[in-house]
Amino acid sequence: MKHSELEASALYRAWLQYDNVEHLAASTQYKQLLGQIVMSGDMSRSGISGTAVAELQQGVRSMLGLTPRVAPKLPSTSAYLSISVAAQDDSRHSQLHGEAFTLQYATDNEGQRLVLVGGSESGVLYGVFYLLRCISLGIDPQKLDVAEYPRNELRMINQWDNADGSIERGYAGNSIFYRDGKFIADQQRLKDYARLLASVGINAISINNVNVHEIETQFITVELLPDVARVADLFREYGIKLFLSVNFAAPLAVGGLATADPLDEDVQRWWRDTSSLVYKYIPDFGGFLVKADSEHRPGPFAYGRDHADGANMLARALEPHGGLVIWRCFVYNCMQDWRDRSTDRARAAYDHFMPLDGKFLDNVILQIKNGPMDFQVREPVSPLFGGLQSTNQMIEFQVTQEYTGQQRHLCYLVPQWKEVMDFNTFAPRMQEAETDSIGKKTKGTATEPRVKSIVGGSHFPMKHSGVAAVSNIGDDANWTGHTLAQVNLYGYGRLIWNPDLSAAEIAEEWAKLTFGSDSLVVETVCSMLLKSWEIYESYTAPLGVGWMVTPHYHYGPDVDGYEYSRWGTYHFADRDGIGVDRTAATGTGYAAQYFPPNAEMYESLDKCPDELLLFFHHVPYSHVLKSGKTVIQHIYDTRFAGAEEAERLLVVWKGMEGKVDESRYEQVAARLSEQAEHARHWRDVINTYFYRKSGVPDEHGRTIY
Ligand code: GCV
Repeated sequence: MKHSELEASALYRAWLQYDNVEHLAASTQYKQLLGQIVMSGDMSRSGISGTAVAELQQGVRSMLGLTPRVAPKLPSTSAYLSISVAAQDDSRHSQLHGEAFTLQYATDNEGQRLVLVGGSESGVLYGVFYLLRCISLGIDPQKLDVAEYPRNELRMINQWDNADGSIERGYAGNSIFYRDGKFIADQQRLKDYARLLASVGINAISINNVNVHEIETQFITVELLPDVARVADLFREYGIKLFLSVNFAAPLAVGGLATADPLDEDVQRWWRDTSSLVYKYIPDFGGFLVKADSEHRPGPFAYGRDHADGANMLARALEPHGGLVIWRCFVYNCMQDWRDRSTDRARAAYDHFMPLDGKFLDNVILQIKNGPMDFQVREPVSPLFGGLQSTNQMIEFQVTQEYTGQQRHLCYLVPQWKEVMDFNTFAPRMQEAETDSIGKKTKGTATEPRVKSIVGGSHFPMKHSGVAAVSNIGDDANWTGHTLAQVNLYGYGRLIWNPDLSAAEIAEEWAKLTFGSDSLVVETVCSMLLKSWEIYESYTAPLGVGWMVTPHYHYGPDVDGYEYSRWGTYHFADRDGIGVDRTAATGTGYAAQYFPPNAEMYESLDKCPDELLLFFHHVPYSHVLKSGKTVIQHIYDTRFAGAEEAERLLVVWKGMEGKVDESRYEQVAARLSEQAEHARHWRDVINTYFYRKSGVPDEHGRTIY
């Protein structure tokens, strides 16, 4: 498809539809206020400010049929929008954090105006996108009196794109960055992606897969840095910093050295020189993202060094330039012997990284997956949150739906992420927390030790912190394969800007921006989204046990697919029962990695929440859940109900025919139809497996094969 055709398509415009809203009551007032923009004289007309103005003009033109004029001085008209960056010495705005903004309506004898003040040019850009959202949602401008700021410092997206154009765990086509081993020269699509990201407040991007292959290893060389720099230039205009995933063995692979040992002086020098080179091309380069000693990626273990040795070596190389090392904690033995019941993959990240707490330099951030395994439909929260108290850290989510239906099934993930962010770790604060030993940020205010305040940097002293997630986009016309999966990218950005927003609020906002104000459409879409995670969970792996998927592809049921494998991913189902005993008393001891009372809750069969029961306990099929059902009956009931609910999603969506434009209606209908069919398959495979294993019939006598 030509780019002009893409731009004209509702599928492509995602939540930046900018349809004409002149019929909405608030539009008349916006038209009065937005004819003239007064931009303070000291603001640049290029860079991020230039982007902000261009976005504003484009959005206003499209929604209100009016192109705002921009002037540095007060206009002769009595209504205008004023935009400025807060001066440091202006006491009214001295509290404005760099990316924050205020947006207020004011009126007096001289007239009326909207006043947008950003803490920086990025703050202005976020304020502009906020204002455009208000216009689109028909919010009365006279009610505007907001002070918005992001709760997380780093709000990052990780691309798992490969130079050959493929995307690891990508479910929406090919890469928009690379094709056939080269950077794609035409950057229009990248620009549109940058707009989407900035519109929800994302401020950092790593542009290549954490599994760094041959060509991507050369991204930090003089041959390919000019290409990387062009991408950085583009994202910079939208306030987004560029990071690269690097290969820990790059000194061997491209540096001509005989080792990548982090304690070797030649290796250290090589990374220092390489970092200086990168900064020559990209002066505001964000830093390196590293997957080391994980799933066959090279790392410091090969040289008998630990991960602090590895990360700190890179950190020293980047430090003079202000760069960061984002070091992933996804480290476990992927060559496990399934016969060995003493090794527990869930324990691995904690066991590796807890002993290193406090040993990382100030510009290292540990990136920790939300759960201890790997982005399953349901997992407990990683016990590293709360455990690590003297280390910069960020949480990693997966927007791409690897284990949650691969953008062929509907699964709105914000409710899952919210549960994680709201999880109370009950971590007692250590004494040092009050002394601000690491850095500038916190004085150990009395926040509850929930994940959101830990990764938000307000609980423990941290110099850097934030949130990252694996992107779900590709070059499909609708970006995300399933059009409704756009909500996950939108929701990710909105949630990490403000984790106190509810999943329902975010869904509603997205549905209105995406499909317009028809209340039936909005209500229908929201109800579908809000139930979708639960529905997906109810026909796939039960009670938190996870992993009953086709090996490697991770789409579709295969109960024993990972059972006799090397990946550490077992359910231990036999004729009597199922689940993994991770208790301290009789199991792997994983439950004890939590603080009380979480540790006791997970340890206790009675207290463990049903939805995670099989993650923590091996129980007989006759075990009675809190719901009053036996485990086996729960398996049958939820699979039958889940398949029915999936079918109902399709029926409900069919009611949207004629209310949603045809391209999006048809696209979603096709996906939901596949989901309904596939949910039946899940239902029958899972039920049949457990019926054959246990021999226990369904109480309701439904068909099981
Ligand atoms: C990028 C899981 C995925 C891998 C991914 C890995 C990771 O194992 O299946 O594709 O690799 O996580 O997060 O590094």
